[in-house]
Amino acid sequence: MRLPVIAVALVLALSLVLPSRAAESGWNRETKAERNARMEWWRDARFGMFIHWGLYAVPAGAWNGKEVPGIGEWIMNSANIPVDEYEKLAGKFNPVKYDPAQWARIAKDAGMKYLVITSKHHDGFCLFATDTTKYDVVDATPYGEDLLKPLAEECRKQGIKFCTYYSIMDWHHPAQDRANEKQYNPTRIREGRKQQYMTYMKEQLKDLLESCNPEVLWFDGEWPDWYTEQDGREIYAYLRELKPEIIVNNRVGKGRQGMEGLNKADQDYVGDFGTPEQQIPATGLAGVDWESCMTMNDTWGYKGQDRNWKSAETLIRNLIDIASKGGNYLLNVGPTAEGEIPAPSVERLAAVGRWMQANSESIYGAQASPFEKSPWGRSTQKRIDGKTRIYLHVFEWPKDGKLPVPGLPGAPAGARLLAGGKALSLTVQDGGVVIALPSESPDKIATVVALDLQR
Ligand code: H79
Repeated sequence: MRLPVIAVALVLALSLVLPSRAAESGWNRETKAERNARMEWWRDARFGMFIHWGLYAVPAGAWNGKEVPGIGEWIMNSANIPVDEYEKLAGKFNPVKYDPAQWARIAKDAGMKYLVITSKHHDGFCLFATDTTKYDVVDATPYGEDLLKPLAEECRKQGIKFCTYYSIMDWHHPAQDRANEKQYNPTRIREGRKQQYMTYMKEQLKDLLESCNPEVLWFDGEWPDWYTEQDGREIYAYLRELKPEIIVNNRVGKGRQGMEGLNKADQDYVGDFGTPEQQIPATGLAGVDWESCMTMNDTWGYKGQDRNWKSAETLIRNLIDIASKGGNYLLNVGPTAEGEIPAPSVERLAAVGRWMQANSESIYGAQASPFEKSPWGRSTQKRIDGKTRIYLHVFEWPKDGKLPVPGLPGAPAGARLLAGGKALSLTVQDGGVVIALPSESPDKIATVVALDLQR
């Protein structure tokens, strides 16, 4: 028994003097404490709004009078639209109903703490002012004004962290060649033009940082073979130099494993957090920062015909499920070409907001559940004044009014309903408690019980 104890002590002692693993590997030179400070707001936030907005909102999922299968923002690829034809959409993009203050308000009222908007999607069209191309909202559309800067300003006013999405794959830039025969359309770089495109990206990112000052850079479209992990490190270092506190997702490099989104384990890949897409990991992952991005219907960019909306119950339970596993929920809206967030999205976000109004204490700044699995729902936990509080989110209300909570990590001190504060009696029972609940569930979607431990 002696040797392992010494070994553990040695590892602990060393971890105090050595910088983190990431710092050793070269792509990130900060210490663990510096990294924790940089990631703090993002880890506490737990809930953000994704916005996919661009020229694809004009066709809204249909081309030549026919509905095009697949996600709306991919229509240029799915309908195999030539660049010069697709470009004409810019002439029809005039979002006169755009109200950035209202968008920020919708996010805030839903309980979202940050917002990530497309600055450029795979189609290459830019929603911000930049002299690097004429293919941007200022130069190419009747609207003629930067769309992101006023939103960034509104977000700052309303206490929402403003963040931007940026696609590495670009179907419009002349350095890239669309390979239409492939479903996911990985582009090739035209002979000798990679450096030109890398410079283009850097100049655009610089414009974006100068005009909008985003807190997160959310890359995507990193999978074409011409783009390498080394390129990702170069972009990452460039951004951290321009803005040391910026947070960058793992799609800046080549680490992510498909739609699971978490990094492959074979090397230390660049990026600050993992990006599961349209899925929630089965369990939490100790020490890994991750964010699940998900749609509210079946598309990211607006599609007029997509009415397959998830229920408010599903959205709220997804948020809880993700928080219980230590992740963030980035929930998408796809505004119309006129500049409106679709009403079904607004209604559902308002419902999430009502739940958050009463229960957000169990979400913001909460840590992953101490339990492996509970048949009745999901849990989160926090340290408050040096003691642990566990938040039990009850999805399935027990018919007998008894909520079994086995395997408590400490002695219980008391329990109450988080909304309203009604005290609940509890019985200690083999290593856990059984909590007596009211006969009727106060919130059919998720009732939260705050369970305090003595330490
Ligand atoms: O912006 C939204 C979508 O347009 C974009 N990501 C979200 C956030 C996106 N969704 N799906 N796709 C892109 C399709 C890409 C799928 C794949 Fe792959 C690319 C399959 C194979 C190559 C991803 C990367 C999975 C494996 C590698």
